[in-house]
Order: sequence, then structure tokens, then C-alpha cells
Amino acid sequence: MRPGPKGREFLGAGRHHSPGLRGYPYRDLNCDGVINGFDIDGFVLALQGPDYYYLQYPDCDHTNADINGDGEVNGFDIDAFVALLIGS
Ligand SMILES: [Ca+2]
Ligand SMILES: [Ca+2]
Repeated sequence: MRPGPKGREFLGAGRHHSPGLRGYPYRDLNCDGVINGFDIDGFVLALQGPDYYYLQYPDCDHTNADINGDGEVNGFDIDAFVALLIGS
């Protein structure tokens, strides 16, 4: 694990890697229970950084934006996110 600016990475790190402990669907960026176009804003905020994301979605998890599952939230998740939206 790596330290986060405010420890949020630690909080988010284990939550979605523990089966059965997920409160919301993995990759749900606004935590409304479904994955659709309304998650785009959250995804963009997550890419900008956790601070931006948690201002808008304080009770959600920015690591849901790790769509390709490589452990990082960055530009490499964009293609996977678009594919996810189109496919759903
Ligand atoms: Ca959603
Ligand atoms: Ca990723």
C-alpha cells in the first residue's frame, strides 16, 4: 500500500478488494446504485484528484474510477470507462 495525501487511499484500498464488503457497485462513481451516464461527472472529478471528487461525493469512493483495475485512477481508465458505459 502507498500513503495517500489524507489517508483516503488506505480507506479506499481495502474496501473494494474485499468481496462482500461493497456498499455500492464497483465503478459506481456517484453512488446511486447504478452505472450510467450520471457517473461521468464523478469519473472526471476522480481523474482530477480525490480532493475534487470528495467535495462533490463525500460519502462515495473515488477508487471506483479505477475501471481497468490496475490500482491507479488515471487516464488509462478512460477507455475502459467509455466501454463500460457503452456496454451497459
Ligand atoms: Ca452511478
Ligand atoms: Ca486504473
